[in-house]
Amino acid sequence: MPPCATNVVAIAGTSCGSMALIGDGPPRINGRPIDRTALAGDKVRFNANVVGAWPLSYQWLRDGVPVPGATQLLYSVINIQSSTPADYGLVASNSLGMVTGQVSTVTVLPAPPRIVALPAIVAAPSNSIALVKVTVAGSEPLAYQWRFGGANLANSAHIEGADASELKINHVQDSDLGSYTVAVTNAYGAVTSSIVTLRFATAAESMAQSVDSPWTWSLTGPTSSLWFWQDDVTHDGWDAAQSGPMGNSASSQISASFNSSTGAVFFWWKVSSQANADVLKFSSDSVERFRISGEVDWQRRSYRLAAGSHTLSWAYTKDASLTGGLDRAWVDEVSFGPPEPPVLAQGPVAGVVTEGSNYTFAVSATGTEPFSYQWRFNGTNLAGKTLATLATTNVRLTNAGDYSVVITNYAGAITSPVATLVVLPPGVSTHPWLFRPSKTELQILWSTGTLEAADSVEGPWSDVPEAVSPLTVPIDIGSRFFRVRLGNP
Ligand SMILES: [Ca+2]
Ligand SMILES: [Ca+2]
Repeated sequence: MPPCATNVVAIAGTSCGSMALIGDGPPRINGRPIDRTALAGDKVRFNANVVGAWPLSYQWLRDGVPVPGATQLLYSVINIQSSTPADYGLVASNSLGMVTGQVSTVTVLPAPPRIVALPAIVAAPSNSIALVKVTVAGSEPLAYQWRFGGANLANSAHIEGADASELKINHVQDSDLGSYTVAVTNAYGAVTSSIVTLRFATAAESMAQSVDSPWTWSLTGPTSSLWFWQDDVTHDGWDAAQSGPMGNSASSQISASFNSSTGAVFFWWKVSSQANADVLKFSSDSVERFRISGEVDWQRRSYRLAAGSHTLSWAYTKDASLTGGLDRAWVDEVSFGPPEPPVLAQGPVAGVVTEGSNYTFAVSATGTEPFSYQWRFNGTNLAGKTLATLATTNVRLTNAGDYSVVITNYAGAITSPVATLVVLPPGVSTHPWLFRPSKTELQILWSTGTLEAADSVEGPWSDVPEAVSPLTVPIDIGSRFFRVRLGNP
């Protein structure tokens, strides 16, 4: 097809020639209106054959009135209810014009209730909330009555929604397990559902529910230390997995094995433990990727996965002695999706140092790991400087300049703001240092003397109260001058 032939709406070809129909110009709606009949509660789909120059925009009408949100070429009415015939039309427009077309007249017939969807089994962790939802089509209003073991249920603190489409059982106990049905009635009839069996979830099902993941989960570790479902400490406000009580030198983990396309795992985790000794680790395919310990509040992490089969695990592992904090770990909201590009979280911080001292730039980022780093000096890559930190010992005057870092992952790359390193000859205190606002924070390091600050390079100079090296000056302070005074004023 020649490059000029855009917006082709029909094409025909033979061995000796071809013909294409071009849909340029103002929009046209082809075809004649179709009369349709639906049962109350049905899902009715509308479509139309529209030609015209792109881009086209759409607005569906019901009896001439625009339907909010119905702005795609395909339009579905879920649970259609009108008792009088209604006309459905479409407005199509582009930069060249607008057209309104009649698409369909729909007559809705009254109908008794019919069950559209209902689970056969609901598995709930002990003490959790069980939800049983029925989807029913038919003429409204619909009246619901849930039954347990054949007897009508009534609403209470324990049971909610006994007369609604969704039954909620709080703090599921042994006595709640068994057979549930729902009777639904309207003006045209009644239906009683099939049986829903409520049972306790297995340990694996409880893990899947607590971390909100459809994967198949397994638990390993001492029986008394296994991870479990709980709803006291959560990220999603609903439930999370928690490690069980654990002795020294023990480990307990949850794992999921699955096949995936190329993407990334995302999760939230939290730990309260003996810092640097009792740790929560994340591993993929038996290789540890991240660990946290001490007091770490809910934190989102992500790791890239290649296409193929994977095993992911989260393990709370204790060393041989001592405990700290609440001595437990949590995981919530495990999911799979496209990798996220890096976003700079912290750093780098500009610095003022005297020659001969040490200085370290550091950055941290969020997004899908692993990240790679490339530090730059005055816009040029620094060979071999590919860590999250850039440490310079025995800083020389030639190290003064502008530093930045490019952080890259599978989804993209970012370049940090420039952070300037100012290097002063030793013993020199009379050169004022200009703070460069709006770029980065500033860190000032000095070995001896008293830090002074002024609004102007001419002064007046005054001591920075209680200033101790290294001093971090925030971005929002504005332009200021600093110097170190050696000896008494
Ligand atoms: Ca959860
Ligand atoms: Ca320990």
